[in-house]
Amino acid sequence: MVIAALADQVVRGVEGVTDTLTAPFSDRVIRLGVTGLSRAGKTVFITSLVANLMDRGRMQGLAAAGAIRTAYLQPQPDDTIPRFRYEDHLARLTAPDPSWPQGTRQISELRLSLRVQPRGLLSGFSGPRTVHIDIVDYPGEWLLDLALLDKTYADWSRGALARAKGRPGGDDYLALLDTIDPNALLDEPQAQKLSQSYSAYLEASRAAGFSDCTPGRFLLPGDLAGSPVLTFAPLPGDRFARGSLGRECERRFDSYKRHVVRPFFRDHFARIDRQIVLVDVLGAIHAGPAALDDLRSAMAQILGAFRPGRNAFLTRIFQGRRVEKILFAATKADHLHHSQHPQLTAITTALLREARDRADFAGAQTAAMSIAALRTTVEETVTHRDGPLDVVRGRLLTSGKQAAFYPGKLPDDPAHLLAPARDGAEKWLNADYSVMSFAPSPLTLRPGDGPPHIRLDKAAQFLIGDKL
Ligand SMILES: Nc1nc2c(ncn2[C@@H]2O[C@H](COP(=O)(O)OP(=O)(O)O)[C@@H](O)[C@H]2O)c(=O)[nH]1
Ligand SMILES: [Mg+2]
Repeated sequence: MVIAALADQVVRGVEGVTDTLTAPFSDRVIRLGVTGLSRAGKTVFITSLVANLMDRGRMQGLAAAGAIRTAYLQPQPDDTIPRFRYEDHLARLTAPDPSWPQGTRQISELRLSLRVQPRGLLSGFSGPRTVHIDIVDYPGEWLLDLALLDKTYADWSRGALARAKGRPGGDDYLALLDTIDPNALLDEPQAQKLSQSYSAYLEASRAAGFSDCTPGRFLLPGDLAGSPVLTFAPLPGDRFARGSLGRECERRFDSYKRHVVRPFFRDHFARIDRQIVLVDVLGAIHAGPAALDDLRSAMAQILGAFRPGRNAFLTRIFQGRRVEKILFAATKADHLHHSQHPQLTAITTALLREARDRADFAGAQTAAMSIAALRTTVEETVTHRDGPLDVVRGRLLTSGKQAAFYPGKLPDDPAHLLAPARDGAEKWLNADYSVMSFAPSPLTLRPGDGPPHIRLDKAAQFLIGDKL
């Protein structure tokens, strides 16, 4: 423990030195973390944000937009993190027949540098200065793993097995467990079979809209796929015989915490200045009350990572630093007519409420908003038998045909959704919610305009506006 603590501090110290070396005194560096559960919209968000910071015609909501002289990509400061494939993603979104970017399953980084003309009193006396924005894209699932650090293998197993009951794929895993004795001698193929079955369950639950699918690397293994550190699964019991399957799973669980979870928090998470957490609230509402409640509890766990005071390990790696601002953004708001955006924001705020109330976020400033990083629809009002209806129109992902779409009426009072979700309702009583998948529309952009969006400029203003 003590040695781990020392090592963490030494690494942080050395990083501090290189940070100052690579960033000349006059340049500002903002490390912007972009996270959210898989499919929340991180890749689309970063691509559109960068494109819109390069061509700022649609960024009126960013106060300093007019003061930015140029924006350009530069080599990122961290040589060992994969580069965010901005050019590929943008090419897909802006192709004559546009498509969504391919899913990414690991951390990546991009440095966008802005030349900004200082405003205010001194503006006449000084030339433009440079602000580097280091955007770090990482899976929200990895933040869920923080909760594992405080748990023993037996604690974790108990919770994991309780969650698996009744969820898609969960019963298959539990049935497999029935055929296995955790105290039998370790048999590697059996351990592999267990962890594959457990991963398949997590995958199926995730596809059905559940959020709490830890350990995070089981879904997003990256280059750890197939390694022993991911070859374990929850087992019933508190103590396991020497050399048994249970004992080995316990050891690998500890190894996962030490070699996977801690390094991520120490090397990446602890260096973030500003954070956006993307949340697919509409998707969860569509998936039903159980998925919405699971999203609520997953978000509460994720937000736990932004309260360093609560956790001795985090306190140590942060060393008094903190995330200064956190934005919670409900994504894909282009599925809704703007008349329903306030309701979506209210639901998002309420969803995070409990976690936000408990958290002091160590003084970080927080906000919630509804955004669409890439707007795929136009608004329309159609006449329906009960009167006018505010809909959106877009190109369907499945057929490529244009369709008008009404996703259902979100309640003005978020409790109308969150209360039944918490009480374990099986389906929504008074309403039906649907989500349609729209394809990105072919774009004809005027020179100087980035891709169309909803409130991306406001999000940028909150996250980095004060530093420009
Ligand atoms: N309509 C709409 N769909 C979006 C938007 N952002 C993301 N999506 C959808 O969500 C999917 C996942 O987005 P992606 O950025 O790859 O999510 P990630 O896994 O968090 O990186 C995309 O393929 C789109 O179908 C948006 O602004 N509008
Ligand atoms: Mg992605």
